[in-house]
Amino acid sequence: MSPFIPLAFERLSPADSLARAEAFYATLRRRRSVRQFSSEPLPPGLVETLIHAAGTAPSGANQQPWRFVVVTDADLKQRLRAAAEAEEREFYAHRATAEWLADLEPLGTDWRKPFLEDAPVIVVVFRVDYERVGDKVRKHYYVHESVGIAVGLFLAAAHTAGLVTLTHTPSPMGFLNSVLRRPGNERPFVVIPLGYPADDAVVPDIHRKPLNAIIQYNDDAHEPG
Ligand code: IYR
Repeated sequence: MSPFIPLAFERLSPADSLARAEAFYATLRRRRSVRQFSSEPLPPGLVETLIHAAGTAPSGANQQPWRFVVVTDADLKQRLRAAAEAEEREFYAHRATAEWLADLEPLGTDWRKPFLEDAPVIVVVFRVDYERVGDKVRKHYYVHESVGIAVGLFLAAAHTAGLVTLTHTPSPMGFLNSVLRRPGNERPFVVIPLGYPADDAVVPDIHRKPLNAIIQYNDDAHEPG
């Protein structure tokens, strides 16, 4: 067992808690997935800090089963785009069901993925399913949950830092291992173009569910009637 140390904890007044929660929500509610990027580069060091923030996520047995691959090279981005578009052409033409395509219609997506070249940085997140330690294999736990939380923190950090992102899932994603030369214990999780929006960027006019559609109280005080 590791030694224990006192928790570093800042106790807020109820009013400050409410105010901070409101302020955080007011920031997060302006986050949008963006598909039109400017090629303007990021301030040096910014992506590293975002990944540092993402890496604070809780994880199964604290194994931190994630790898964030940062792609900025134009030639590599071009190869990512070509490989993603090859898969996405198949997806939109054959693999997706009619129902799936109808559900995507409001988003206006198609097989073309120019953002994979336009965005100054593409962060490709891999889940690390196991690690080799000497001649042993150390299995990781709750990898999907852990990496999902880390990606959520990354998206929130990027938005707070004034950048836009897209949570992109080309399907299937196996090509990312070969293009980025990642080992077999790492599996692609999500592709995140990161940068500034194009001047003429638009987003679909879609909305978040109201609170009463996503919250369920399990107490009598909130029973209707
Ligand atoms: N991977 C495809 C399709 C796609 C699927 C879902 I679910 C989305 O929310 C958006 C897109 C693509 O990237 O276009």
